[in-house]
Amino acid sequence: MDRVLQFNFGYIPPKKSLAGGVALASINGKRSSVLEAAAAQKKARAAAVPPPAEESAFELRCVNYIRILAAEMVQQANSGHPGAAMGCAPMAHLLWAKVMSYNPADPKWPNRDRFVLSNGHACALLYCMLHLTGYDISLDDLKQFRQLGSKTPGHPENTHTPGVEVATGPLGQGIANGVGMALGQAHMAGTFNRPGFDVVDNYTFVICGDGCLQEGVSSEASSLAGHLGLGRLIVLYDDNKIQIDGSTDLAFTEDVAKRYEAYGWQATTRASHRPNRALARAAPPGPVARRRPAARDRSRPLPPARWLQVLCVEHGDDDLRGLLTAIERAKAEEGKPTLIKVTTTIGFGSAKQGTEKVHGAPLGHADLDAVKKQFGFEEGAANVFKTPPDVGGVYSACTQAGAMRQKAWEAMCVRYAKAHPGLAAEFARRQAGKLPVNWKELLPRCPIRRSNPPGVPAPKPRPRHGVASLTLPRRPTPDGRRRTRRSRPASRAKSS
Ligand SMILES: Cc1ncc(C[n+]2csc(CCOP(=O)(O)OP(=O)(O)O)c2C)c(N)n1
Ligand SMILES: [Mg+2]
Repeated sequence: MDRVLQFNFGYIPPKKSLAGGVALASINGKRSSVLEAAAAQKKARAAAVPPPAEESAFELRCVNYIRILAAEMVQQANSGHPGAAMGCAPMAHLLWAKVMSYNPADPKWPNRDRFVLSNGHACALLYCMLHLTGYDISLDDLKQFRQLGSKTPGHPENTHTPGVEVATGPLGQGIANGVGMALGQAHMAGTFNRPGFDVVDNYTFVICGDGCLQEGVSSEASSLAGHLGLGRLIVLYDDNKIQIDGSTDLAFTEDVAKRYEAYGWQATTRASHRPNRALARAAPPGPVARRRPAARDRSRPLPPARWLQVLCVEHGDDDLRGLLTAIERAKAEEGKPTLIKVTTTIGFGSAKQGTEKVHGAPLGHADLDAVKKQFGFEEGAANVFKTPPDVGGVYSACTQAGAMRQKAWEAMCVRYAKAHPGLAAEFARRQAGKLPVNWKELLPRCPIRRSNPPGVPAPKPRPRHGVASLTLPRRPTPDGRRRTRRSRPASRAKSS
């Protein structure tokens, strides 16, 4: 791994200057330094969230509110993409409320988990989450969605909106950026982490859609991620079987999971989870409710993760527990990136759910009100953009927990600087975006010889071969003679 990274990125500090010399392969320790913060987050969440028996239904209420808020933004702008935002709401809720480590007060905290919305057209969802969790995005910013100069443009811009990591919109490239971020994490962890000091241990989460997986750029980057074994890269695939013009069957029938398995990712077509009864009960009534399979027998343990090559969540609209378990499994697999195939319904809750009609157009006031009613929220013009306090409380607890996580990390960094001052200084330099003082000496040198020194014969001119023919002179022919381009049989030369 070190060799591959060095080949690609040139500079890995020499081991002797780095006390301890930890190999990249050994960086995959668990987070140790943020346990106190995690406990604090749990406590804060417990204070804001009702007791466990009601937790599932309450969580679905949060998810449904996110769906509504995203749809309201699109309705207000009278343009945008509500479908994927509504369909991906369960993933977003879990990532921001339960999984990711981040601090809204400092969106550039170096050890934050990275989030990339590769299907950038669903950005109403991203803005909702950033607003609810306390980033510098107000309710007014949400109301200004897609307006000229607003903080909430029609596709995410990382230089423009706090909390947006990557500008996305061109499908597929968000996955490639996610691979780059995970690669950066592996490089930094290999360089700076030392026993007891996981200074860089963040994950990269990507949500993508069908379109992202159709684009070649995602294939190339995913292949590299599999090759490098970037275990801290987790891609959640919004498998809603709909794209801009209708069913994905029109153009996209490949087995994505098998393809990712071939790339060396954690991925299999075997379904990993079944929803539990509590969640089935909590499923919203009416047209969006559906027959659920029997609950998994919880007395039997889940099969070990190595059996599961692609993690599949078959009921991604409301199986929060299954989704969370899949994410936890993905985090536990440190040697491979993971693709979690989450089957969802585009525009879940709308009368037009499951169709391309909710891909890129507002639901309409009547449908939006019907969605709200169905999910148990107050309808009507007076209740637009009103966050219920119980839902808001869940996400504001994340704001506080994030600040505590960063504080715990900073305290660890102070101890790290005492134990490894050279490394800490190098880490600080990189974070500040400064060049090393001796950067000129680090540049590769290419001596140029203008004329032959006296007595040295001029070098023989190199044979001129095209790139494709470079190996030809070395390949022996059946009669033992070496073949050159000129000596190739005319028939072969023609066909190549
Ligand atoms: C490279 C690229 N090509 C085309 C588009 C235009 N486009 C935007 S969304 C979309 C459909 C994407 O389908 P999917 O990812 O399934 O999104 P969903 O319909 O599920 O929201 C297309 C073709 C684009 N954004 N980027
Ligand atoms: Mg789709």
